[in-house]
This record gives sequence, structure tokens and C-alpha cells, in this order.
Amino acid sequence: MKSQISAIILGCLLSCGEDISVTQYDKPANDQSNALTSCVLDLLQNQTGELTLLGHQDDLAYGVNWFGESGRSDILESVGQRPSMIGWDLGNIEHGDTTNLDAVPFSFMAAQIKEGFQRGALSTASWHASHPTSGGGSWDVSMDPNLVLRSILPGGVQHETYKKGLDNIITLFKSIAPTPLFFRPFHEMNGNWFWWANADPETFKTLWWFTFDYFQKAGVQNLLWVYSLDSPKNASEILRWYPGNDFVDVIGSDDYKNIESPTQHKAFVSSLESTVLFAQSRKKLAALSETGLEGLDNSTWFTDVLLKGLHANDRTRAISWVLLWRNANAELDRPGHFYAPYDGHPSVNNFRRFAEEPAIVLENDFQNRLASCTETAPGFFTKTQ
Ligand code: BMA
Repeated sequence: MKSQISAIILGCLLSCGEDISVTQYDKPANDQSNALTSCVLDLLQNQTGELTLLGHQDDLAYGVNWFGESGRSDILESVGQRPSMIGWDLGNIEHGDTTNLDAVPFSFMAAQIKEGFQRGALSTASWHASHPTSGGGSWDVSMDPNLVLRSILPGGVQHETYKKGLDNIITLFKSIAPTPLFFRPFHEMNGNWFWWANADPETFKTLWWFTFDYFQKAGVQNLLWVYSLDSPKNASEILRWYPGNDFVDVIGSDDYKNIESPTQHKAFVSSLESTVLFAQSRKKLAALSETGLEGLDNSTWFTDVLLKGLHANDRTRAISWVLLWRNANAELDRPGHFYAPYDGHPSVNNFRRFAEEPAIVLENDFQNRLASCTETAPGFFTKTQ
């Protein structure tokens, strides 16, 4: 009861009162971050409320009708510019595989993260890690999550294997340095469909702290940490697994639940507001770290649902980026599993209207802003046409 009352009080502190305007945001959680990474965080902090980056998962790797063709992008082919945030996934890197669970080569990923940055795109990476003991995927929830998490923590039977997986990630992250990356591990921990989810908060936080510390000790200096939940309802839900201000840079919401129809507008806005208010009370950024309408069967979804939600008020405008989920190849992978239009799709015109909104930023629009961090990394930026 007592904890329920404190949760209500906390929820109210974060959402019933005045807006909390952030005058001074936090520095990167990793106090050894390189100058370029700090500069990028600062850049996004300074544009909060004015600009939202448009992102797309695996945008440069494949699309609905192509796979692994250099230079292509479904977003480029529908609106004439690439996104300014590219999503990647590290699933299967823990096994030492050369490609991820969706057949994207890690070498391609690393090259694109670096090249994309030069052109005006940031990158973010999730990690659909395989189940540490069963050999199944991220979605294997057959075991008690606390037991699984304990097995990879210090003293656990899978701890050494877990560290080897982290070492593979570290090699990748160091290979892209100094390019910054928004790392988004253990996402949707408030759901019940991943092996790391729905665990005791202390056990979950211990895993986060261990992982954060492991990367820091290994000298990784180009990460910004994203803590993202499945469409959080309120501040107390966000707080439940929150590892703390010293371990997080961005609060994210993955929202597929509240965006299926324009009639859910209120719930969508309310979840975005909870995310932003929590983030701002902690001096952190907020992101819509995954979203999209699978199969896009509503051809005005981008303006009627997404834009209306993002531009509902000053709070929702403080979302730093929105990441549309992947456009799986229809022939080789999953037909109908796409979230951004591709050339010829009926929602292209509506998507163009969305992308032309002055507050929505794509790669070309973002290039000069990103290049303002040039002097922090002498010799790193190259001139692009
Ligand atoms: C899920 C689906 C899967 C995919 C996984 C990792 O949401 O798109 O098909 O393998 O993400 O990208």
C-alpha cells in the first residue's frame, strides 16, 4: 500500500504539475565519453522541442523489394532523402556470427554507421540477444527471467559466455569510434515477451549496471545509453526498472499499441507525455524509440496518427527522434512486415507530407548541424557534396 501511495505521489510530481523546463541537461552518463559523443548529445539537447529526427530500422541494409544493394533506402526512394537516424540490431553478435539475426553483416553495419554519420545520420542499436541458456531467441520466455538474468551476472554459470558476447559488441563499437551510437539494450523490459523482461527490478538493474560498467572499463567512449520501455503508461512504470541517472542518456518508448488507429490519439499522447516528463525531470532526452503501423494499410497514418501525436503539444514535441521499424524483404524474409513506405506504396504522398514538416528532420537537413561538431574530432569529418 505504502509503495502504491508513493508511486501515485511520484507519478503526480512528474505529470500533474507544471511543465518542467530543462535549463541544463546532463552530460553523457559515461563520464569518459569522447568529445564527439558529448557534442552530439548536446546538439540533440539543444534542439529539443524544435526538431525531431526521422529514423528507420535497417534502412540502408534492405527494403521490401531489395536486399543488400549499396546506396538504396526505401525512405530515400519515397521522399528523396535518407533518414537522419538509422536503427541497427546486434542480435547474434553474441555468438560471434558475421551477420545479425536478420542477415545484416556486422561489417556492413559498422561501415554504414561511419559513412551515415558523415552524411548527416546518427545510429542507434538494439540487441535482440539469443537466450543465454536454451539456445532459443530473445522471445524464449520459458524460464523465470530472474534465473536467466542471474545466470549471466557475476557468479552465474553463463557469466563468462555473456562477457564473451559483450566483447564482440565492444570490438564493433570500438571499430566505429569516434562515431557515437545510441545503444538500446534490454528494451521493452516492462513487457513479457523477452527473456530479460518482467524480471525483479533489482536484478534487471544489476544486469544494466554490470553491462554499463563492462563497456566503460573496456574503454568504449562513443555510446549513449537508451532505456526504452514498451509504451509506458506513467512515471512509476518507467521508474520501476530505471537503472538511474548515471547510467542512462535517453528515455525511450516503443509504441505499437497506441498507434493503430486515430481513435487512440489520447492514449498515444499520454504515453509520449509520460516519457518526456520523466526524461525531463531527469535532464535526459526522450525518444519514440520504435513505432510504426505494420503493413501501412492506412494511407494517411503518418499525418493522422504519428504527426498528430508528435505535435499534440509542447511536451510531445520534445521527442528527439522517432524510429520506424524495419521494412523486411517481402520475398526473402517476412511479407507484409514493413513500417515505412517504399516507392509505389499508396502512403508515399502522405509520408512525404510528414517528412516535409519543418520540425521533422531527415539526413540532408541534419548534415550541417551534425558537422557543427567537427572541431571536436579533427580530421574525422570529410567534405560531402
Ligand atoms: C522483430 C521482428 C523480427 C526481427 C526482430 C529483430 O520486431 O521484426 O522479424 O527479427 O525484430 O530485428
